[in-house]
Parts: sequence; C-alpha cells; structure tokens
Amino acid sequence: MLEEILKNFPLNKTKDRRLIVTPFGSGLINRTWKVQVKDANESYILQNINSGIFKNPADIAQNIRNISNYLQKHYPDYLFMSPIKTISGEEMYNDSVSGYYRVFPFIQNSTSFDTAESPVLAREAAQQFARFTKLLSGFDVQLLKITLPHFHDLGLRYKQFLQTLETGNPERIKQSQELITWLLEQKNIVDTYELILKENKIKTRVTHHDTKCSNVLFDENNQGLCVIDLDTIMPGYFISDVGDIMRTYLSPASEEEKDFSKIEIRVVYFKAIAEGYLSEMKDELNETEIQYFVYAGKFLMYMQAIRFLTDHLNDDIYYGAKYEGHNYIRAKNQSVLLQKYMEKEELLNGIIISYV
Ligand code: ADP
Ligand code: GN1
Ligand code: MG
Repeated sequence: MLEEILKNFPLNKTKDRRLIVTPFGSGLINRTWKVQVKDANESYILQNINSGIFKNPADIAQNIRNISNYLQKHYPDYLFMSPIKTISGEEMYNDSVSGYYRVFPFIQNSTSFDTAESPVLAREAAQQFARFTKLLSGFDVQLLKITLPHFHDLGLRYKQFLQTLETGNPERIKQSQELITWLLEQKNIVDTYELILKENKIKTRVTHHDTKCSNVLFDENNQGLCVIDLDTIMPGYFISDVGDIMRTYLSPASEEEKDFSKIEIRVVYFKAIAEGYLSEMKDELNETEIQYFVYAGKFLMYMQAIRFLTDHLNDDIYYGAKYEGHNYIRAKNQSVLLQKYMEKEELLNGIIISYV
C-alpha cells in the first residue's frame, strides 16, 4: 500500500530499485516511516498526517512554505526541512482512503535522540528551538495558519478537563479521584496563565509547540542541525517551547515511565537548557517574559497532565492506549514531574536571575 503512495513522489528515478519502508520515530499523532532506496545512498521520511486531529493539512503545508520562503531569503544557510513535491507538483498526496502523505528528504548522517542524554545535548537542542524563533522574529506571525485551534490554551484545556469530570467514564473518574483532586488543587497554574494573557506583556512569536529532543536533528558530532516536526508551528508564546523542553529534558525518565521514583529534576540540565535557550533569545525576551521562564515548565507539565488524564477519562480517544490505564499512568507521571519541579522552583528562579 505504501509502495503505491510512494509512486506519487519523484523518489526512485531508476525504475528497478526497490524501496525499503520501515516504521520510524516515536510520535503519538502522525505515522512516520523511513524509506530507503535499496543499493543507493538515498533515504526519505514518509509521513501520514493524522487528519482526525489536523483538520486542514493544507494549512500545515502553507505554514511550512511561508516560513521556508522567509528563511531562504533572509538566512539562506539555515537548514529548513521542506517536503518534496509530488509528481503533479503538490506538497502532499491525498489518498482517498488513508488521507494526506508527505515526503521529506532524509538528512544523511543525522541522528535524533528520544531523550536528552546529556546536558550538552539538552543545551544544543534548547538553542536550536530558540534560534528558530529568533530567526523568525522579523516574520509576520499573523501570516501563520492556526493548524490546531487553542492547542496550548491552558484555560480551555482546564475547562475541557472540568467538563470531562461531568461527562467522562464514571468508573475511571471514580478510580482517578485522588489524582483529580491534586490537579484541581493546582488551579493557580491556570490562574497565572490567565493573568499572563490579561497583562498582555508576553509577545506572540513563531512558536514550535513540540520541542521534545527527538524533534531536533544532530550531526555526527552532536551539533544541532535543525528543528523538525513542523505541524504545530503557529503563533504562540515562548512558555510553550521552553515549557515542553523542561517537561521532556529535565527528567531521566520519560512520560512513559511507570516507576515514578525514577522521575527527577536534574538541575544541571536546567542550567544547560537556560544557557542554550537564552544564548539566542535573551535579548528578544522582555523583563516580564524572563520572570515567567521557570513558570513555563509548570505550565506545560500541568497542561500535559490534564490532557493525558482528560483522555483517560474519555476512554483514550485522542492519544490511544497500548495497555489498560496507559493515559492514567502518563497523567500521574506528569503530575509527579510537576510536583518535583515545584519543589525546586525557588532554586530554579535563582538560577535564571543569575543569567540575566
Ligand atoms: P513524529 O514525531 O510525529 O513521529 P517526526 O517528524 O518528528 O514525526 O519524525 C520522527 C523521527 O524521524 C524524528 O524524531 C527523526 O528521528 C526522524 N526524522 C524526521 N525527519 C527527518 C529528516 N528529514 N531526516 C532525518 N531524520 C528525520
Ligand atoms: C503529541 O505527536 P507527538 O508525539 O510529537 C502531542 C503533543 C504532546 C505529546 C506528548 C498534536 O506529540 O502536544 O506533548 O504528544 N501533539 C499533538 O507525548 O497533540
Ligand atoms: Mg517528532
């Protein structure tokens, strides 16, 4: 089937070369494969966009095209991943049964890491995301299409969580009571978000919104090459990107870990992230924004915890589940991460003050 899809892309110019297609990556939303041309030093990334979630994939393609044009004009040396056009000149191929597919050139000799394995790597990845936003500071952010409305709108996520406590699976709500109560007690994180919006001192910028380490490509010397996974690039706030960096790099245990005693906030990683991000963005961020640097971590950890729990209470309709209670475990994991992060909040704020 994928072979048929791939025929729509100008990949294999020599007819009799076979394509080897293998599932790739660890994303929860789209499906990704690596496509190797047998006996040739040529590979691609094939992706099937989840159209249940991204209602208008053409908007994603338009954002990537707009940003690519801007970067090519102003920073021609910057490596930016644009899709390869189909034989008929489109950015995606629309299969009537399984939806939209796109193909990117596979950057040879590049690596990505599922987890930030060292502070140096964390620093480099954070710097890559910061550089991306900084280089696009002259780009008119309002030109970007909203590919996922209210994606990081914590106020709305909280309302959806409350709603689900009324309408969700009653059995699961009962079993999750302790976690629900704890999360409701952390409502001040939502209040701070609402205050940030009200104050209007935090700038709307080109924001990646999915800054996990696996969304950065590195070269053989572990130098960052570029950011990838560009579907959620939208107007947004820096707290989304910094927050997701904190959420996914600070702990040696990922959101999938069931043994919560392995969750830990590594202060050396925090320093590395702050150094990497601020090395690019320090002069872009205003004083109020810097004050919310540590808050960014709480914002994202809390949002992810309530998103996972909401999904659990809604019978896993968004993230899916590989085992019974998977999203409950993820939600609990993120709550433990948040709790451990808040225990170090004062220390972390002190570190930021020393950098600016
Ligand atoms: P998702 O996270 O939604 O599965 P990504 O776009 O992040 O999708 O791709 C999954 C993985 O594939 C990445 O983490 C990276 O390892 C690899 N990858 C993606 N695009 C490229 C590329 N152009 N060159 C090399 N590797 C890539
Ligand atoms: C999803 O597709 P992936 O795995 O990169 C989700 C993110 C969550 C993440 C949690 C569109 O990202 O917001 O942080 O799972 N993306 C979408 O692992 O919902
Ligand atoms: Mg990814």
